[in-house]
Amino acid sequence: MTSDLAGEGSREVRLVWAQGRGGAIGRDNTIPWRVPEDVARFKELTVGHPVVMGRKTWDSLPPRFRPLPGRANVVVTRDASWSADGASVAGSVAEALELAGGERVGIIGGGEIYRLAMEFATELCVTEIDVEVDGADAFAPEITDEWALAHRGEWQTSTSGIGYRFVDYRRARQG
Ligand code: NAP
Ligand code: VY7
Repeated sequence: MTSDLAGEGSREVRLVWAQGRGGAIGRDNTIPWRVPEDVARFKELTVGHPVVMGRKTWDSLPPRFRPLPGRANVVVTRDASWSADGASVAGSVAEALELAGGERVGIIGGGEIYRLAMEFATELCVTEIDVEVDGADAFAPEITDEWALAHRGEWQTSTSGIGYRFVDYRRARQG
């Protein structure tokens, strides 16, 4: 409310995720599909800006991609003794956003952190993936009517053969 006076009014906090049917985002701490066009989009949306992720998502990245290059990496954990080369550590999403600073921040997962971050989000950047994930154990947050559709791309077919489309939401005007 007074965030403009605090100088934070124009900050973009984007949640960036890819979901299969039913909102599935993960299984056994991996992403259960390969869609290179989505990875390209993920990089477009995040490179050059800080990213915030949960400790399990950090663990899910192949070690050679940790920290995600070209981005300040902030990891949220309850474990005050946790540390990793190339990562800043935060004890909450609010603290992570403070640490991250910057005009634009990407919240990149996973399910627990998306749910905690919804209240801070200004934009949701979703890739819908046309796959059924048997045994999914991580899910996207609910998109309530506080959110308005900003862009819905056409369904496309990945080089992997999988269908996908990009769908973005912004906060709906207060009713
Ligand atoms: P997560 O959100 O990545 O991380 C959970 C961890 O965050 C918790 O174990 C805890 O770390 C920390 N945490 C949770 N609540 C907290 C709080 N209130 N305060 C401080 N720290 C807190 O885990 P997840 O929900 O299991 O998601 C991981 C799955 O999502 C994986 O399968 C991954 O591949 C997938 N994923 C998918 C996408 C996609 O776009 N499809 C993107 C990212 C991740 P400690 O246990 O260390 O305390
Ligand atoms: C997460 C990886 C996971 C496993 C292997 C390699 C949308 C995606 C995410 C997260 C897709 C990932 C990677 C890919 C990214 C590379 C580093 C290697 C990079 C998300 N829409 N899609 N995701 N990497 N949060 N949202 O694939 O990363 O960014 O440099």
